[in-house]
Amino acid sequence: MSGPIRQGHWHKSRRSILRIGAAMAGGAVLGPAAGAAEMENSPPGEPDWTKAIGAGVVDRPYGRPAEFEKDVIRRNVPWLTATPESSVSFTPLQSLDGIITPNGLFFERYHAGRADVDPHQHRLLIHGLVERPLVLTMDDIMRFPSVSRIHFIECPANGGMEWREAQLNSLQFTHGMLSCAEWTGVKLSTLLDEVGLKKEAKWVMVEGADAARMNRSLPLEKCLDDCLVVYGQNGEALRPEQGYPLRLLVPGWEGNVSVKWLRRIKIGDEPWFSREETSKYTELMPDGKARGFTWVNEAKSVITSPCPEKPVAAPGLYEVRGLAWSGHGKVKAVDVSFDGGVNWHSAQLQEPILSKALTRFTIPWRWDGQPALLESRVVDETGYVQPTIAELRKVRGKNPIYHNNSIQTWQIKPDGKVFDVQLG
Ligand SMILES: Nc1nc2c(c(=O)[nH]1)N[C@H]1C(S)=C(S)[C@@H](COP(=O)(O)O)O[C@H]1N2
Ligand SMILES: [Mo]
Repeated sequence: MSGPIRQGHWHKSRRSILRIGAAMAGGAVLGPAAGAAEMENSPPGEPDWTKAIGAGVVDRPYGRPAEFEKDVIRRNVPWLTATPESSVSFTPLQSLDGIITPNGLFFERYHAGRADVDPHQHRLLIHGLVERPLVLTMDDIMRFPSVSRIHFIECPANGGMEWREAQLNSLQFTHGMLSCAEWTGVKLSTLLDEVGLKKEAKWVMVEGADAARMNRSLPLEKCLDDCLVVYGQNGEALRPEQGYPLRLLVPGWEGNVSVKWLRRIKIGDEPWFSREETSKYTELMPDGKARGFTWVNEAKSVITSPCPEKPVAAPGLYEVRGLAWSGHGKVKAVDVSFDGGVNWHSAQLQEPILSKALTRFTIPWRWDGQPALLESRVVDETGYVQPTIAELRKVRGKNPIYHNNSIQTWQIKPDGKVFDVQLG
């Protein structure tokens, strides 16, 4: 929406409010406009919603999106998993602006359903190779020095259904296991300071309070670097879906290590491999060997507009928009191609450009109505360049599930429809 149009609306509704005020003072009854056709709600007509006073404050004590936004929701792929309790829902990236995912649209991934935890009964146990084991209440945790940081979470299975071929004609389903929020909580290093690490300490096991008792082993180095134990999500308490009242946030690393409903942190001198204290995700390589400890989400980007859900209408000027991110740090540059990677043009990065957070990019594009192949390619601050799917397959084969960070190609057809395709 351009500035001048918004300006016009503002002036118009202000005038209307004044008029209604005068009518009220004169004792006029305000009924629904007789036979108000849709056209009458557009200029030069007077919109219906200017003709009656609206709902007052706390009509909705907790606000919600406009009725017209009812299709902006999380969705799942029913055939993907056997049950909804061990499944995933996807963020509607095609409908979002900016870098922050609204809390009600944050993607969900459960191994044994959502745990609905009573914060008053919830405790965090920190034990193992420590001087002073601790059991902390939520009140205790909230008294520690706090930080707020913006970070994405991406499930390493994001894009996993596209390893063999392009099969999901949807941005929501190809990339929606990705969300980004401002998290508030305590640095894990602060809590580990409090318990006092023994000198043999090298590994940290984190465990959730869900029926899966999901747990992961993490190297102590990462825990002391930038891990957070968070209770805040975009200014309010974590949502139950995101691990209320407490979760671990491991910036830039595959989503599964950000254990939700965090109840236990155990310090050890090696990773845990037993049944109860499993360690990591692995995947099979073409040579039959397993690849493990692949924690970092390598740099990735995607064009969010246009996309299969948001086709182009008619030839003319568009702003191509997208998101880029890297588990290693900041986004350095994003290039966009309109011809399937033959020519590249540098996109504009939008502030803020934060480490291990989503970064917006935009670039103008004049569509001439001809077929086009839109792609984006990110370079992160380490110099790493996002690969094509063909390059990734050369190294990893066609069988993996995890860590598909390849360049996404959107094919634009002459009618403006957009399709998920793979080149070469
Ligand atoms: N306790 C617990 N933590 C968990 C999970 C889980 O099933 N149980 N799923 C993990 C996986 S696989 C991912 S990708 C992220 C997803 O976080 P989100 O549901 O907040 O999007 O949570 C992780 N933390
Ligand atoms: Mo995940």
